[in-house]
Amino acid sequence: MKKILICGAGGFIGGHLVSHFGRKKDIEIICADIKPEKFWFQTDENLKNYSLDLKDYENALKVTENVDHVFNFACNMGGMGFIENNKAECMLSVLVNTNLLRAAKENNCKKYFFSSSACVYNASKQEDVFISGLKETDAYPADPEDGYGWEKLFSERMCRHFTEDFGLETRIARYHNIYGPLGTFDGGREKAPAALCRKIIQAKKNNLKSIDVWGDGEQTRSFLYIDDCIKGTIDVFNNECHDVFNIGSEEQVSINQMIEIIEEIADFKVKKNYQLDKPKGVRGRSSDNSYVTKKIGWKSENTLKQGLTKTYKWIEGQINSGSNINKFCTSNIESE
Ligand code: GDC
Repeated sequence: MKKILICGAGGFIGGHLVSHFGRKKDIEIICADIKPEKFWFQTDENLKNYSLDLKDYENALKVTENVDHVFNFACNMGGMGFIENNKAECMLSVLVNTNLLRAAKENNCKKYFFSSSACVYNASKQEDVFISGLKETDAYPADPEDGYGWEKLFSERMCRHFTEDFGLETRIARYHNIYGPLGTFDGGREKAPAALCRKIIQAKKNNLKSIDVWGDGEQTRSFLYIDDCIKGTIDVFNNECHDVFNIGSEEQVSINQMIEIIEEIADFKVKKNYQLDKPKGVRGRSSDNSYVTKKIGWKSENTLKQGLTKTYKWIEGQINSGSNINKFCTSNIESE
């Protein structure tokens, strides 16, 4: 029986990975997150669940004991509204990855996964509205997103050197704006897909004519649905190759185009109140999946419309039921 540790298990991607593994019989899952368990997005009381701070080396040592595989999603993160205003907090996640790597080495763990981000890519490649997708090689020369992106790039590098110097097998995926049900949609850390679904749901519910949109709406992104992300994560993890891989979508849309898709799902039209002083991030971003598809065969399957339909329905259900799942996200701790 394999022992698998999922760090950041109370967060969005971590929670979905726990639920994916939860269905398998031949593995034992251990979960860790800094949040109290009652605030985890998904939790299974039959698993070993730790609520502790992985910035602390002693805690990292404790949870990695006798573990075969480590998945690290634990970091302080959020959408543009969070990462642009909390650069030091984001960079402190370097302590989580560093101490987990040290502990994994000390406890002879066999394999280690690090969740990186499209925020590592060089800013000069993302200045136009529509860009050709970012290739894995576009991270260097380094000029990543200030704060959050620097931490991710440094931690990628740390993984690489733990492999080269200490023989710890590491795998890295660069996620491109992952979205879906059972994630943050309110409180300040939400990313654009969830935020805009929420705003349109509330506008429809309260018969409001307009929603606030950050920037001029012409900026572009690609968004990857959570099920594709989980599949990509497993594929990257199981592959022999320890190169860094994009796990993203190639369906590049402007924020205005994404709003049109959500309006269709909602069957409700809104006016856009553009807020030019809000955090905007890069002008254009999308993934080039040619390398990951060639090397390991992974590609995204859900269209943005399909993924947003499922996300919209889940958020609508949460809002209608008055759920408090997002309550904790207003505080200063959250994982991937
Ligand atoms: O927050 P985000 O999804 O992050 O924002 C995408 C674009 O949507 C930004 O230009 C933002 O200004 C715009 N936007 C318009 N209205 C709104 O109401 C809104 N809320 C939000 N949040 N955005 C709005 C993300 C990082 C992640 C992660 C991914 C990796 O950057 O925040 O932590 O690493 O990148 O791809 P985004 O895509 O800039």
